[in-house]
Amino acid sequence: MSESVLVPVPEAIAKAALVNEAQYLDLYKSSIADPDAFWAEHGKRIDWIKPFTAVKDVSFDPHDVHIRWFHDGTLNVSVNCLDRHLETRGDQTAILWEGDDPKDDARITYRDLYERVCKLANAFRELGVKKGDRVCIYLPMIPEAAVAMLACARIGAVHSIVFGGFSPDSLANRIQDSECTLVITSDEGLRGGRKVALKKNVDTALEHCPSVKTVVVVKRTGGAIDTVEGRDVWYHEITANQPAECQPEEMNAEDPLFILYTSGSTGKPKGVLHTSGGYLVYVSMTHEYVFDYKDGEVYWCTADVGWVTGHSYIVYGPLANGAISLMFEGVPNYPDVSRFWQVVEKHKVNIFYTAPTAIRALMREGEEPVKKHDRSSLRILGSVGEPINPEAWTWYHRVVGEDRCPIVDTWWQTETGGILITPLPGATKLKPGSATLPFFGVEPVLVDAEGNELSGATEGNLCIARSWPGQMRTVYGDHERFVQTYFSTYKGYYFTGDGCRRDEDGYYWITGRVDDVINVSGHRMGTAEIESALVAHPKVAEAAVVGFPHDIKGQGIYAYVTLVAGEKETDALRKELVAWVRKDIGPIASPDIIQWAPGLPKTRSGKIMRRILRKIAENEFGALGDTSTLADPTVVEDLIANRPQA
Ligand code: 6R9
Repeated sequence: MSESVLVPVPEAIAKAALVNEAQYLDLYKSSIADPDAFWAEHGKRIDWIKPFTAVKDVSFDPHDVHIRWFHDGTLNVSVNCLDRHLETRGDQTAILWEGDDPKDDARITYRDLYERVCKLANAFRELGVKKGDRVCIYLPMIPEAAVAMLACARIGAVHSIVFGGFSPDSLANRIQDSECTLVITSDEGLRGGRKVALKKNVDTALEHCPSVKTVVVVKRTGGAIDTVEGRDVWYHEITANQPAECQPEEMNAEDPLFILYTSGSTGKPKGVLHTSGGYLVYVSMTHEYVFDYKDGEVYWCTADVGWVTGHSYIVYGPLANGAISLMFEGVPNYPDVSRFWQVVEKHKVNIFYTAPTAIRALMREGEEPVKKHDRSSLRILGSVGEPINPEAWTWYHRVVGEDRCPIVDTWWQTETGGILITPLPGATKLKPGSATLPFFGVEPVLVDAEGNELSGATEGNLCIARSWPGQMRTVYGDHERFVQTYFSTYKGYYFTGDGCRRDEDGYYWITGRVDDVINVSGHRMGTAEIESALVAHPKVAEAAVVGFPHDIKGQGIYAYVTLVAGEKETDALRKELVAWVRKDIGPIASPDIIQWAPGLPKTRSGKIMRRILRKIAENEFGALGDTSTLADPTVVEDLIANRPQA
């Protein structure tokens, strides 16, 4: 039904927009017809030390996957985000920080930020951090997180940010995988009035991380911490006497900028590697065009810097564009459920970018908490992280945006670095629930299970037929896994892992993951990771995890657990297993439902039939499909009869 709803571009937006509908079509066509000319032109939007002459060198052939953009150019990413703005907007706010407590805020100008970054970069160098070294950032949403990222970029160190909600074990795994030599953290974090013991988590993690020589600690709450002599140093002490200038490292376009771990359908999280030149070109360009960003506007992306959205659209994209980027330490429901709108009113936010899960949670609270705050400053709304259902879209549009603000529903991934499928505010008629059309240079393709390209209005697996500058370059330390995961299923294409429908108007509708990845409140989880956490418990013999539809989170986590013979299926054990997974991976991985499964449905060759488990979790017993290959059909009957109600 929603396929036929077309929300026109508001005239006021179209008139002042960077591109209108006709310009979008023209530019898109030329970006596809002559990509090298298109990107040679747009590659110039950032400052190069040595300008590039080569535009790209790319192969998606599984025998020889390589992706290089602007590869004979050199630059420094921090110079692009800081130095080049000093003359024109040194006194303009770069980061507008809003604390967890509504009384806490700060404005950091481009000059302040430049000086802070230089000081920390100098301190890093003094601590022995060199170009190419990996630095782990485990910080809350405080300005020092952006400072640390840019300080790494300044000296050519590769940062690896780990979200503050991850457990010590998850943190340790990530530090070990990329052999970080330095970790920067804070004494504690503060979210929704509650303290998070970040330094303590680091101490626990580092019991198993011999590569780490130094821990830099930012004082955030002043809470008591343990200090390891010779390893731990205070941020404010090591930066205090540093010069406020720092010679930037000259980096090749293809030198690594950061690693960010993300979940896949199998095995442990992958270290997605992004490089410098192409990434910066792509995120700055998409930030400007997708949000129609105008000088001086207050732009707020509510993501955490621990996720790719925070990397690309709180820090690198906006700062490369000289934007005012609002950074929020807190949560949407603290002190109460009107916090987002209170911040919008207080800072006169013009562009607001959040996740569907937040919209759905706030929608439940009714219109009053929204309407009691002035939102007349809002011009553009955005959505990211998971499909937005038409009901949530319509509420966001009508209640939050008073029917006057276009919603850019931006589809992309950690792997893509930046936004690939999205409306442009001045150019694209909207359909509630659709990410609409490809960005410049992006060629989406839908394929069937055999890899045949499908045309016209259809549904299939979403692939991208050609490279774009922001694409990930490899899995850190495991190029073969990169090739296997993304380039071997459908030859010649980058496979996204998402299913997608294309309608009569050529609009794209992402239908969700087609692999064993689930999306819980916009956070990606591999079902295999949760299963391996469960089976590590001494009382668990076997576990199978699937997603199920959840009103607020989009998907919830449903775990089928078979106990070791003789163990009792008690509520106490259920709670213990939830706590166990929380401790192992982090709170975002807590199962919503655990069903005791005396047996799991398996084929005669012993493969778990997840399709059936998904249907039971979805409460769709009538649609189990072909069950003829089941080794023991009574297992399924038993699971259906005993499905717990959430
Ligand atoms: C940026 C980010 C990527 C997965 C992706 C897809 C889902 C993201 C979406 C969306 C529908 C959107 N996803 N944006 N689905 N509409 N606008 O979220 O990266 O954490 O790597 O997740 O999220 O399934 O494959 P990441």
